Amino acid sequence: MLEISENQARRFTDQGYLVVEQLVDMAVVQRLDASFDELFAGDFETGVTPDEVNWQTGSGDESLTRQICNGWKANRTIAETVLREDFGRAVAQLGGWPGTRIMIDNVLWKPPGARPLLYHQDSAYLDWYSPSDLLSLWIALDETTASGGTLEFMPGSHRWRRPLPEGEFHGPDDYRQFLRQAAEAEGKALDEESIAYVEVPAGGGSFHHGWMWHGSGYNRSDRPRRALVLHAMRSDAAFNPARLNSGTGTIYSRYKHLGDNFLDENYFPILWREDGYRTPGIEEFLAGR
Ligand SMILES: O=C(O)CCC(=O)C(=O)O
Repeated sequence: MLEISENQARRFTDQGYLVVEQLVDMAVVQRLDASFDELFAGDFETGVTPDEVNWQTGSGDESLTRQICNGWKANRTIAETVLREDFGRAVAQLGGWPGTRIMIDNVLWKPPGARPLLYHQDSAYLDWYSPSDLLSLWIALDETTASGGTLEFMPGSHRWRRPLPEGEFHGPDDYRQFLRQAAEAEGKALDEESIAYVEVPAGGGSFHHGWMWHGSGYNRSDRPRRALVLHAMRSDAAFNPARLNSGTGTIYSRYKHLGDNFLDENYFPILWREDGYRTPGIEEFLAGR
């Protein structure tokens, strides 16, 4: 069970990220590895296709990071991890939220030689819901290193300006281009020493704030770099009808009800709430094998 200390919460508030050495144990890592193989081979255990399938064996570009979004709907092993109640509680504690819902998950696999992912601020894509706060938990399934293209952050950048998102996310030529522009706008120096790399054993990872500048470089190692990410929103968030077609709302506004702005718990389940509530269908779904 994950517990966040007051000291860790203070570091998160100050830096915009928090590295944790162990989030899941090796038995879980091995089960998740097998789920990654299944998902990228198009084998969807529940029969439900994930919301975004950006890479499949046989047709995917080998130089890109493989990505699937909302693997939890297709695979119960992924769901068991990203829907964990203690993860929801930890996120709420770090965000100062009344509770936590899953917004989406990311299943990411960067093979040796694969290209970078663009530096970006997650929340810049998310004003289709309100409050559009986001907090993410990134779980490494392989030991991570700077040269292996691990996740990297610009500490403190969650307090910087909030420009509109730009650029190609997958495999850009210059993955730090927009970070450099943002640092310049803030009058901040940017050099190699400014960057914080998430270097953890398999099963470790990090939390980051929705406005944190982050990205990842080439995988110059001879090992894959896999990660499972829980992107979480506040339990009291709702659709923002004025911005349904902005950012990733072009995909996720399909879950909007005709007559109200409620985020339906079938698609955005509540993992933990301060009054003890958790979406009742979760346990039934996990037990459904
Ligand atoms: O794993 C990566 O390289 C990027 C992940 C990311 O952008 C995120 O978790 O928000």
